[in-house]
Amino acid sequence: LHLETRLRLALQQGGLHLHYQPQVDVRTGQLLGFEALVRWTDTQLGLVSPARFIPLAEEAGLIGELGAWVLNEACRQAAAWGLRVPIAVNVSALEVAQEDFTQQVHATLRRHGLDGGQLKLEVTERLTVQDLQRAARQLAQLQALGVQLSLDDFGTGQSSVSTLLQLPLNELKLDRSLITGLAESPIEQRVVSALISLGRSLNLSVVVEGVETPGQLQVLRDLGCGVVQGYLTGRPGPASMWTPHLNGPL
Ligand code: G
Ligand code: G
Ligand code: MN
Ligand code: NA
Repeated sequence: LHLETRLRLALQQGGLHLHYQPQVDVRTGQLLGFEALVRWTDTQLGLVSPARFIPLAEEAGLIGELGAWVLNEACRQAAAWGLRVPIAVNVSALEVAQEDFTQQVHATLRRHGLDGGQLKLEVTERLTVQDLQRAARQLAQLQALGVQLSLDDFGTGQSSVSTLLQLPLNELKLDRSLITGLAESPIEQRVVSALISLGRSLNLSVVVEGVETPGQLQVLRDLGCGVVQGYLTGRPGPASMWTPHLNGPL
């Protein structure tokens, strides 16, 4: 079967699931949130990366349905956990630009008895100017409900300073490509330091993702970074993996 047909079936038959990766306070190790990451294990192809099937879902007109499933499942899990920190969900810009997006998010929060503040949306991607304006309007409504808004992959071509100027935001999420050599590279250290200052001066919290080594973590601590996410502090895993660790440092 065609990959698109397989994805369609997976959506209909419960073949998708979510993994969760912690976001952690650099100083205390305290859990500050989870990012939900969609996973698809096909019976024949095995694990298919979202980097492959999300763009496919967008092209095939399936992203609305897929995004709605992810949002609902992440909110269901947050409610089941009684999570007191936000659950972060990645949203495709195409989804956000849809007219009924705000309505859909609001309905999902209500369905699970969550407050807006218990949800964070991570936005990326280049958008056309019109889409960006439409997305900005939807996001402003969501922000008014208390939903946290994060600009994901910041510092890559997908997510630029120009996007930062056009969207309402609460958080900048620095792309992991900016910190690969952080422990050894003075230039990376200066760039990351400047981006942390940029975030601070705009009243945005800054999350650094892709932290894999104690060396990177030490530099980030020295630079005054508040929140990290990466393999070092926790790999993405199923909800059952995190349930025993929800209170206190990870
Ligand atoms: O988890 P992983 O590194 O494999 O994710 C690859 C890419 O897929 C990342 O860019 C991530 O943001 C994206 N992604 C993961 N889960 C979702 C999701 O539920 N919705 C959308 N739109 N993108 C997702
Ligand atoms: O684009 P987005 O930031 O949503 O993508 C997150 C992706 O990064 C997920 O697919 C997740 O599996 C991956 N990821 C999370 N932590 C690390 C890390 O420490 N190193 C690397 N290489 N990838 C990571
Ligand atoms: Mn993300
Ligand atoms: Na990212």
